[in-house]
Amino acid sequence: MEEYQLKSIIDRFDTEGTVKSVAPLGAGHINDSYKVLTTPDSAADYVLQRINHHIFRNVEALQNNIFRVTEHIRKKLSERGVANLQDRVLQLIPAKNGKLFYRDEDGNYWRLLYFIPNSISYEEVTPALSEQAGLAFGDFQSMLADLPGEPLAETIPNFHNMESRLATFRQAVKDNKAQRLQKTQQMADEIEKRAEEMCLPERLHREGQLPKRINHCDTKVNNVLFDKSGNVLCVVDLDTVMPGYVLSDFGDFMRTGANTGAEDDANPDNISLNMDIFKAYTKGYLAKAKSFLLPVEIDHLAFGAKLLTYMQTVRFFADYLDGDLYYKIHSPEHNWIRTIAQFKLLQDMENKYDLMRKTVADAIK
Ligand code: GN1
Ligand code: MG
Repeated sequence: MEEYQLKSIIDRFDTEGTVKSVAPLGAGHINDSYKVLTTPDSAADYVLQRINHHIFRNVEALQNNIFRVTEHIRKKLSERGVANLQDRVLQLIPAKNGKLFYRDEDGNYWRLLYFIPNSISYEEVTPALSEQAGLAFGDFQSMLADLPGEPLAETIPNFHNMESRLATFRQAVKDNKAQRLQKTQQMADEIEKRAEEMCLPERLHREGQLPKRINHCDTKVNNVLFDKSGNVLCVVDLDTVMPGYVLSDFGDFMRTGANTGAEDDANPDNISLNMDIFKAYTKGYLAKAKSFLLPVEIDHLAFGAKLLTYMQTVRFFADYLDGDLYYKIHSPEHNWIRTIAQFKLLQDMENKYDLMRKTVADAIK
């Protein structure tokens, strides 16, 4: 989209200063983000996002979730006497029509947020940074444990529900839309081999053993903003904050932050689980979360790392079989490369599973 068009969208929001430039930002697979710089320098800068409403079908409910969550966190931080609240929790800028988003003539949904200056996000972290991230996500869950009012909306129904992900995957296998099954049948078999084991949390939930809490549901390592000294400023990307199992949030950080390779590493030899990162994140997370977690939740944290890696393998693979309809791809075989890379990580986690469980058990002592 042209800069002048983006500027006319920003004009629909209540901003400070005059827009100087609008440029693409970040590497998300779902929404489109832009960084908006303004003059004078004292005026705030912003992040403009086009919300993918094919994926987030109820934008009103989505924005309402984010508003409730960020206001609640802001209140908690302010009670603690935290300074610079604008850098510590996301803040939505309302549109001039009073809504939390603006819908343009083409039916696109837009939102504006304050830009958090001088922040750094990482695709690869050190143990020290992971411990900080663990503290941040543990704190995030604990601050939201007493969110008043209705339960949050499920912005994507059954988002981290493995049974439902497998149903989607099986449909993709059956339809074989892109004619890619023949050459990938072996992977489909590997997925099926593990399917029953991976649905354990859903069974535990039905039996009334495993509760749902407010989860971030996209605890990728690059969704934590740090300052220059390695302290966490803020947890970002709140589109998927919704009820879920804590093992999901724990697991998704390990899937991304504790991978020695990239999520889409073309060289499987680069990929393995870094146990130092695993240990450091576990330490940080449990320091904040052990006060509210049930034994059954702690007991399944290591399982969560396997589960989220398996789930992401299934999701990339299903999208590959469908002909790349969901994730943005940067090369024709991108979803297949991602599938293989995630599967490699899963296999390494399977090999290290006893050690992962022991690491969690030791951290709780
Ligand atoms: C998507 O767009 P991004 O990178 O924040 C996806 C996550 C996946 C992730 C895989 C709404 O997140 O669930 O884990 O890609 N978000 C949605 O990298 O599907
Ligand atoms: Mg996201």
